[in-house]
Amino acid sequence: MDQNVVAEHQRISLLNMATCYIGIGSNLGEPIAQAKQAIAALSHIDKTQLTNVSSLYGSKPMGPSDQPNYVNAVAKLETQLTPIKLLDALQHIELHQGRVRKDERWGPRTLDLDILLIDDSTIDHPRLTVPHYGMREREFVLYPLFEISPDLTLSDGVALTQLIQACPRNGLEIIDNA
Ligand code: ROI
Repeated sequence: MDQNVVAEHQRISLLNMATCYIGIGSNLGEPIAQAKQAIAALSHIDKTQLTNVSSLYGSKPMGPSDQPNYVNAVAKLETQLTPIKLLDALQHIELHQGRVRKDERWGPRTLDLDILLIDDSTIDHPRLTVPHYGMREREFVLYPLFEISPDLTLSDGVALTQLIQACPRNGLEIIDNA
C-alpha cells in the first residue's frame, strides 16, 4: 500500500472505533488472579485496544449473601468489533477462565465480563442490552468507572457523579497491592 492508502485506511479505522467500558467481576477460584488474567486477556482481543483499567475493588455480594465477597474492576477499550463480536470475545474469555453457567440467579462465578457502555449507543438485542441494565445502582461498577472516567455522562444526560452521589459505597474498598 502506498502511504496515502495507508493513511486513508488508518483514518477509516479511527472512525470505526467505539469506546467501551467492561465490568469485571469474580468471587471464585482466586478472584484477584482471575481479574488480573481477564485484564491481560482483554488486552489481546482482536481489533481492540485496552486503554485504561481501574484498581481492583473488594465488594460485598449483591444477591444471595451466602457467597464469597467479589473482586471488581472496570476496563476501558477502543474497539473496531461490532457489539456482538465483542460480546463473543468476552464470553470466550469467560469460558476459557472456567466459567460454568448455572441456573442459580445471582450465584457465584469465576469470571463475569459485562459490557457496560458502548459510546452513547443503546442496544436491545436478545443477547445484549446496553447500557448494562444494573450499572446505575451498583457501587462495584460506578466507583471503578469513576476512577478511570470521572467526567463521564450517560447518553440520557445523567452525569456519573450524580449516580455516585446516590450510591453508597456499601463497604467497597480498593484492594492494595493487587
Ligand atoms: N456482586 C458483586 N459485589 N460484584 C459482582 O460483580 C456481582 N455480580 C453479579 C451478582 C451476582 C449480581 N452480584 C455481584 O452478577
